[in-house]
Amino acid sequence: MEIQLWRSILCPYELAVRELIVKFEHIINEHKQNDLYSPIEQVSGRIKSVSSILEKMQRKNIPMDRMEEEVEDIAGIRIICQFEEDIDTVAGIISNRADMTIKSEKNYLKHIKQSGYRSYHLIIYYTVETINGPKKLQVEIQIRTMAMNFWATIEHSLQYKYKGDMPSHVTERLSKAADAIISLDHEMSSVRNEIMDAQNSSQMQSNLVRDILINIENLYKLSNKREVMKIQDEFLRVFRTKDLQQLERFHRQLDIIAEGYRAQAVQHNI
Ligand code: 0O2
Repeated sequence: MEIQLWRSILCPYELAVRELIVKFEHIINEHKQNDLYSPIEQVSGRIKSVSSILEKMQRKNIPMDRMEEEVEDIAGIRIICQFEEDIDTVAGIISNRADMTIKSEKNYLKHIKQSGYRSYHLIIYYTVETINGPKKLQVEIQIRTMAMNFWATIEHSLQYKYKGDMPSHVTERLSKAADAIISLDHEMSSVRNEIMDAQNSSQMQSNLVRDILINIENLYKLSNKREVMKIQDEFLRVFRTKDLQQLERFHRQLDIIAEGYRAQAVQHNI
C-alpha cells in the first residue's frame, strides 16, 4: 500500500478525533459556565499508528480490505473522570447524543481484565464531512478514572518494555497496584459529595467574580466613575471575606444597578 493511500485513509479519522475532542471539551466548559460539576475531567485523543494497525491486523488475521470495519480503534478518544460514578454519567451523555451512535461496549469495570486493567470502552459510529462527502467512521472511546488511567499508563509502558513477556514479580506488583487503585477509587467515591461541593463552590466563585468584573467594567464606561470606584472597593471588601453568600448578594445588587444602565454582564471572557 502506498504511503499516500495511508494518509488519505487516516485523514478523516484525524478529523473525527479533533472534532470529538472539541465536543467533549465543550461539555466540560458548558458545565463550568453553568456552575455545574463536570463528569468529564479531561479528554485526549489519538490516531493509531500505521505500525500498530498492521500489527493488530496480523494478530487478528484481518485482510487489508476489511481494515476499516474490523480495526475499530483507528481513532481513539480517552475520557478521564474524577470518580467511578462519573463513568456511567459520561456513557449516558454519549448515548443521548444525536451525532454519536453506540455500536458496542466493553465493560472492564464489571469484568476486570486478567492484567488488572479497568476501563469502560465504547465503539461509536461518527460521521465526518470530507471533500468526497460524509464518511461514517468507527471511534473507540475509553472512559476511566484518573486512578485507572495512572495504572493503565504504567502497565502499558511495562508491556511495551517486556514485549508480552513480563516477569512474574512485575505482574504481581502490578496486580497489587491494581487492587490499591480499586480501593483508592472507592475511598474517593466515599468523599465524592464533599469534593464536589468544594469544587462547585470554587467554580461558582470564579463565575461570580467574572460577572461582577464585567459589570464593573461596563458601568465604568456608562456611569459616574467615582461611584464605580466605590463599587469596586466594596467588591474587594466582600471578596476578602471569602463568604460566597455575601459575594452572591453583592452580585445580585450590582446586577440591578447595571440593569438600570443596560450594562449587565453579557460577555464571558475574564
Ligand atoms: P493503543 O492504541 O496503543 O492503546 P486487543 O485487546 O487490541 O487485541 P480489542 O478488542 O480491540 O483487541 O481491544 P480492547 O480490549 O477493547 O482494548 C483496546 C485498548 O484498550 C488497547 O489498545 C489499550 O489501549 C486498552 N487496553 C486493553 N487492555 C489493556 C491492558 O491490559 N492494559 C492496558 N494498559 N491497556 C489495555 P491497544 O490496541 O493496546 O493500542
